[in-house]
Amino acid sequence: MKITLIRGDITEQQVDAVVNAANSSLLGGGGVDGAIHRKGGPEILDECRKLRASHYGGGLPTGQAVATTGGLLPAEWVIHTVGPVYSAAEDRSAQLASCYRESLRVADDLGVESIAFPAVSAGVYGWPMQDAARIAVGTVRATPTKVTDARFVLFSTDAYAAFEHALGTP
Ligand code: AR6
Repeated sequence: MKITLIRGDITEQQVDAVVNAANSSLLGGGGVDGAIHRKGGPEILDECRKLRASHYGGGLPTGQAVATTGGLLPAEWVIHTVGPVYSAAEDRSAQLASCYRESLRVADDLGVESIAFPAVSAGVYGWPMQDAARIAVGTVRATPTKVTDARFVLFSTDAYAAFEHALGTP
């Protein structure tokens, strides 16, 4: 699998699937989630509502992932995953790693070849960027998958630098 870093907006990526840093309600929010729903249009939210009704009445659990169509986005699919809120008192890195693993599992089920990830949990959920990048890159590298093109799409220079560092660290 080829892993690349891109500085920019994940909603503009021409890939088979983009990953959304959602919350367990699946009903939208700020950050990446807000941007994806704004650009992707109401079809994505409709499908999220249906998924809630059929499978996730109690919310999508942290560390899991589920797919909807990409709506008006260039991407065919959106894979919604729920990152953990950062805690200095409790190690939640297994949950963060699970987001990337489960997203790739869903991608494989869909036959996705190219995927774009944001820095899950590293915004509103407060995860320190260096550590979020280490977990993201380490997990994607270590996960067996049929995806051949994985991109991390980073909004800020700091995020890009953190992922560059993580990518350069075996
Ligand atoms: N493209 C790429 N990266 C982005 C974009 C974008 N369009 N917008 C923001 N980022 P966040 P979280 C970066 O907060 O921490 C939402 O309200 C951002 O700078 O989107 O997992 C959800 O509904 C940061 O580095 O996700 C949840 O309630 C990274 O993406 C909650 O936030 C992730 O930031 C999830 O919080």
